Amino acid sequence: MLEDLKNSVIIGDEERATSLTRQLLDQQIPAQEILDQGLLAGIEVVGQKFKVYEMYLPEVLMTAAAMKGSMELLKPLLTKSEGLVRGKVVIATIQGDLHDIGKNLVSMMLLGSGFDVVDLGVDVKVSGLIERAAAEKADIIGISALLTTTMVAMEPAVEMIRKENREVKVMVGGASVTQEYASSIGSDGWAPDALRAINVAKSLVNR
Ligand code: B1M
Repeated sequence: MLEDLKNSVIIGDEERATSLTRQLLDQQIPAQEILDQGLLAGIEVVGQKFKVYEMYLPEVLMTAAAMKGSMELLKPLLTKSEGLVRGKVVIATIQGDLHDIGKNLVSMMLLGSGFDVVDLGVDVKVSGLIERAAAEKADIIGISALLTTTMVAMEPAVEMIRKENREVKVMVGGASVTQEYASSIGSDGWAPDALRAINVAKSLVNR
C-alpha cells in the first residue's frame, strides 16, 4: 500500500493518494512511515525525473497537489505537541521561491515538538520576516529556499536580520542549502530535513 501511495504521488492522483493515506492510518501505520515511505519517496522520484526532463512542470504541479489531501490527514498526527512551549519560530520560504512542501513539514515537526510556529508562507521578503519576528518576540527566524537562485539571497538576509535584531537566531534549510553554505553566511543553524530541524531548533533556544 505504501508503494501504491508512492506511485499515486508520482502520477499526481490526489484522490487515490488521499484514500490510501486514510486506509494506512486506519491500519495503524505510523504517520511518519506514511510520510517517508509513501509521500516523500514519491516526490523524490518526481524530482529526479524532472531533472532529466522525463517529467515536466504541469506534472510536478499535479504531484504537489496529490500530496495535499494526504498531508492534511497526517498534519494532526505530526503536530501533536508534547505540551510544553520550547520557543517561538517565525518561518517562511524566501522571496522569489514558491516551494513550500518542505517548509510546511519543518513547521509541522516544530509544532509537534513543542515550538510555537508562525508560518508566513512563500515568497516572503526578509523585511516581512524581521518585522513579524520582532512583533512575535520570536527566538528563531527560519528561512527555506529550494532554488539556487533564491538561496543566494540568504546571505544578505542573514546580514539584514543581524543588523535589525541581535537576539534572534537564524536557521536555514532547503534542498539547495548545504551545511557549508549555511556556515559561510553566518547563520546559526542548518538542517537537512524536518526531523533534524527539531534538534537544531532545540539547540538554538537552549544556547
Ligand atoms: Co521545483 N525545482 N521549480 N517545483 N521542485 C526543484 C527544487 C528542482 C531541484 C527540480 C530539479 O531540477 N530537479 C529545481 C531547482 C534547481 C536549482 O535551483 N538548483 C526546481 C525548479 C528549477 C523549479 C522552477 C524554476 C521550474 C520552472 O518554472 N522552470 C519553478 C520555480 C518556481 C518558484 O519557486 N519561483 C519550480 C516550481 C515547482 C512547483 C511549483 C511545480 C513545485 C512546488 C510546489 C510546492 O512546493 N507547493 C515544485 C517541486 C515540487 C519541486 C521538487 C520536484 C520537489 C520539492 C519538494 O517539495 N521536495 C524539487 C526537486 C527536489 O527537491 N528533489 C524541485 C520534498 C520536500 C520534503 O523536500 O523541500 O527539500 P525539501 O525540504 C526538506 C529539506 O530540504 C528540509 O526539510 C524538508 C523536509 O525534510 N528543509 C528545511 C526545507 N526547508 C527547511 C528549512 C529549515 C530546515 C530544513 O530551517 C528553516
